[in-house]
Amino acid sequence: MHFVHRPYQKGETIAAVATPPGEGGVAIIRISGDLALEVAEKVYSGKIRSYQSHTVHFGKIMKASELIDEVLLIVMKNPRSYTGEDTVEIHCHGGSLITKRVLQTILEAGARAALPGEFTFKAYMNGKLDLAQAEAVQGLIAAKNDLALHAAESQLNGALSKKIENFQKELVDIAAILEAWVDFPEEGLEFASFEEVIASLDSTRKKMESLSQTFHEGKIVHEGLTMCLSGAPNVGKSSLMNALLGKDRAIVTAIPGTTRDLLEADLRIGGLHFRLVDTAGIRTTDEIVEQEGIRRSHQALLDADLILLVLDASRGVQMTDQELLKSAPAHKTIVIWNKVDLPTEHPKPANGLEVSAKQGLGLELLRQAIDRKIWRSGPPSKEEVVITNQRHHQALNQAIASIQLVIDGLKNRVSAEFVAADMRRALLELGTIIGTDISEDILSAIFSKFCVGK
Ligand SMILES: Nc1nc2c(ncn2[C@@H]2O[C@H](COP(=O)(O)OP(=O)(O)O)[C@@H](O)[C@H]2O)c(=O)[nH]1
Ligand SMILES: [Mg+2]
Repeated sequence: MHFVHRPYQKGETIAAVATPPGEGGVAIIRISGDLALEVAEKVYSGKIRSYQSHTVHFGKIMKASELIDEVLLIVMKNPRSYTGEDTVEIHCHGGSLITKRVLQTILEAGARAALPGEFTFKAYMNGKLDLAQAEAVQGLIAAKNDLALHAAESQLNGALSKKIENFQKELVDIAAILEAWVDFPEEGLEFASFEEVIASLDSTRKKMESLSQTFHEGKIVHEGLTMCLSGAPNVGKSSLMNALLGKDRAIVTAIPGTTRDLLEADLRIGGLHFRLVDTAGIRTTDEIVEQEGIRRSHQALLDADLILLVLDASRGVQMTDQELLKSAPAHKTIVIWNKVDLPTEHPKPANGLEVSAKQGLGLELLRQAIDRKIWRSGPPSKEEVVITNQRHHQALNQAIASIQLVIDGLKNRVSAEFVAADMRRALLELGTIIGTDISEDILSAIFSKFCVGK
């Protein structure tokens, strides 16, 4: 992959529009780099280089004698800026044409157009943020609920970085012992017994594992969950979808086999984001279109984070229902006993939640049941550090696996070089999370996901 921030020249002056495209009251153009003040001064009506840091000025952006816009200008001198470099922010009028013209004038005065995420990249390169914190900036921008916002804030404040650094500290001490053992194998592990080293590694590994397990919560918070409505035809799946959404999204009829394709909708429960999927009712049929729909229903069931398995109380549990009850994994299934408004003599299955999609009964209890089902141990507390990033999760798991290899190696008295190499690998993987050991490819991939101007 082409490295988006190559060739990186420290202090090179870049500029971009930092506000979203389109019309708005104000747009902000950001300039950062060694020449930020000079470049801005070339196009501005005042003596920017004489301004004190962190002051605001009113003036004009000029291109030769042509007035481009009247603006507010903020000066932030290094290192007291987001990037750690001299920075000028220009607040101009928010039309997309005028914003473009102001930016163009600045670029012609000597700044280079910034690449996606390049301001944050500079902040990272200048030691203002470590990599996990830089990625948190993206999480902050993308956060769609309070929990996601909180997780991103705490990551930006360095809560995750601190945890990773603590793991590194604990492991570095042991790594030193192992490296000494490589150099002097005949002396064995004399200053620390095998058992002590193993016990210490095991304790660090356990802490790393519990951090890794928070990814389940992290994923819920960050990406939301997929919830699938499943069951035999005509039990009321589509009716339940509509009831949960509070609008007539899916077609409901008394004819079995009405829903044939997967139908998706966004749903919010308790501040969390769900993708609700309605499916074709599962039964045996000769009709090819419906067969394909049913095949998709089975796949949706497998893919879903949560299954709402709907049964018809007026009809009781039938063969198809029984098969579904058996095949749906209990840990992610909520059994719904629908149509309780109708008279019934059939016994309710264990754990069946009484609902009437038609009359809107039992929906609040269903929402509560969903909330209980998704968290393994309740939603994360404010203090808990949660992994929300797939890349961090993978690196952490690699590090855990490497530590396990070290532990096994020590137990089996494998030769010192191998054990020490696994230990180095573990440290390296942890380093990739906060950016101490990171390849340019990975950096490139991370920052290219940012928007321009951030
Ligand atoms: N009485 C009653 N009828 C319902 C209820 N839910 C759905 N129905 C009816 O059952 C039939 C099938 O509903 P539908 O939502 O299309 O079922 P699906 O095939 O599982 O999607 C329709 O005639 C609905 O009006 C309910 O809670 N009570
Ligand atoms: Mg349906």
